[in-house]
Amino acid sequence: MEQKFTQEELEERFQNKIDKDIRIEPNDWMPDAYRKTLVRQISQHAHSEIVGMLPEGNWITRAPNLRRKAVLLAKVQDEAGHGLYLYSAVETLGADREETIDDLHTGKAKYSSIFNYPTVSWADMGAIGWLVDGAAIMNQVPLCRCSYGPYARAMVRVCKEESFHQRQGFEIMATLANGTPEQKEMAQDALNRFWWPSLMMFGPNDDESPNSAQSMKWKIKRFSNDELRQMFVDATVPQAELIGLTVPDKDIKFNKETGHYDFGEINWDEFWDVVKGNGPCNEDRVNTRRVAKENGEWVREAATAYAEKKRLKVAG
Ligand code: BYC
Repeated sequence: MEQKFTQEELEERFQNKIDKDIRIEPNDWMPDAYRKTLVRQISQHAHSEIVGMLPEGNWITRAPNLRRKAVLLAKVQDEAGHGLYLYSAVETLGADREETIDDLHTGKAKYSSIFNYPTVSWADMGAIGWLVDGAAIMNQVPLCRCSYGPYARAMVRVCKEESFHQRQGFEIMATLANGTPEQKEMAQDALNRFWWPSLMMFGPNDDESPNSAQSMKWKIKRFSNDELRQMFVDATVPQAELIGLTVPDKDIKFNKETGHYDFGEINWDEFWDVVKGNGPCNEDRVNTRRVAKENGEWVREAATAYAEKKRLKVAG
């Protein structure tokens, strides 16, 4: 006999599952707000992967040698794959993929602030791999234990690939930092420009983060924005020292009492300005994606027509 539960009972059973670390799967009952939060976060994450291809894609034709070109090409291609897994994960929540993408193209949807900064030198490819993918891993490894099954499972492969991306970025930086004085200067300049925007990737401070408390209770987030940012600083400062580069923050100092690095205040005005669409490249990034969709229209039409032709042949 089918058992009927009240809304309250359903919510209690749901939270009990989360508390016991039982994964929530697409066909399980879930509160509307949980579904909405996941659609928001996963679609923003997918957009970030896709828009995130642009700053590095900009350097594929200008990579300094064939090896660097092949590696960068593979990395950018990986990001496309991550976007696809994530759009599929959003679909398991009942969201429409095309509508989600349209929200990006009309400026309604957010994506990571970091991708609104320009890539002006080859060293930026090193800085992005090392810092941006490094920050992404710090955030995404805990997402492998997220309460929603399809998101958590997508993250396992994404993290393996990001780990390769981080190493290739660090290797570019280490090579430049140990090269000619001009190369070292180029690496330092890239670190100077990407350091603070990388710290902003983790989102606002915990007391300014409206979504954190609920997302932690639902185990979508396992660590707070500030906890992850601190882990990133602690892991990255010694790496900079190792290759002889200086993190552009005069307040960076190892605190023996806490066992962590203290660091300076983030420019939150800049962060919110970029999130609201006023960063150096916001307009360009969204336009590029919109035009790419328009230019690909004939490919989608041809593929659909071919599929239809094949279907009729089988049926007929
Ligand atoms: N940029 O309450 P909060 C990659 C928004 S790509 C823009 O803390 P939440 C790669 C936030 O959405 C991987 N917006 O939110 C690709 C919220 O606005 P709404 C990128 C930001 O969700 C290519 C509001 O601010 N990673 O690795 O609890 C090449 C308040 O924030 C940002 C992900 O997408 C930001 N930085 O926590 C190389 C990770 N920060 O939606 C590399 C998945 C905050 O309420 N996402 N906002 O209007 C997350 O883990 C979480 O969504 C966040 C924010 C930690 C980012």
